[in-house]
Amino acid sequence: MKLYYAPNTCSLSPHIVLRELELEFELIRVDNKSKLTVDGQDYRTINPKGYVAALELENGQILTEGPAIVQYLADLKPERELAPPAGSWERLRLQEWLNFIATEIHAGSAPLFNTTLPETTKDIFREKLFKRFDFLQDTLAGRTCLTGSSFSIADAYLFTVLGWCKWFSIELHNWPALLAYQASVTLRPAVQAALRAEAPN
Ligand SMILES: N[C@@H](CCC(=O)N[C@@H](CS)C(=O)NCC(=O)O)C(=O)O
Repeated sequence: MKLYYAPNTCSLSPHIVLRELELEFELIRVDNKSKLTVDGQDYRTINPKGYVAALELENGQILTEGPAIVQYLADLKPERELAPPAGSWERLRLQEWLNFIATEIHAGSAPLFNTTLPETTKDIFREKLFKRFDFLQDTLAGRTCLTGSSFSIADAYLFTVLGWCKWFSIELHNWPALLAYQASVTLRPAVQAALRAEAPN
């Protein structure tokens, strides 16, 4: 399998999951500005949407959209319990989280990367995002993982998007459960390995 990724982006989530599952994979870096892969291919010929992440399977299929990719990966090794079985009620709960993270946190914070937006506009996005953080604070108080006590693909995704707060100068100290959650997920060996692999040389 090949994971097309760009450092510091949402592709960190499937990258963490690949390492958690100890699957064999190749990392292919994409320059999100030029849309060229590290070996000079036009990335849009791989993923016409032009954004990371994309997972290329051995059979040539290309799977895109982070929440779909991490579910595909988790189902390759169900015994590792990064996702409950497809069709179960618990799986729906996990999908509920993945959708929340994708639409409320990932898409909700993406405008804050936009250097052309005025601060007053960004304030509108921040205000909404902070409401979602309040909800996460209540959920994660006294819990180490989103769906209960064991790490899941939703945690790989939430950890990834929470990591962007440092680029937005958002202090997570206002949400101590989020800070504690981030600190505990950072310690996971697979997370450490993914962060090291994506760090500039
Ligand atoms: N809906 C997509 C969004 C992916 C996405 O936002 N990718 C960003 C990085 S976090 C990207 O590559 N942006 C570059 C671009 O849109 O040109 C998913 O969930 O996978």
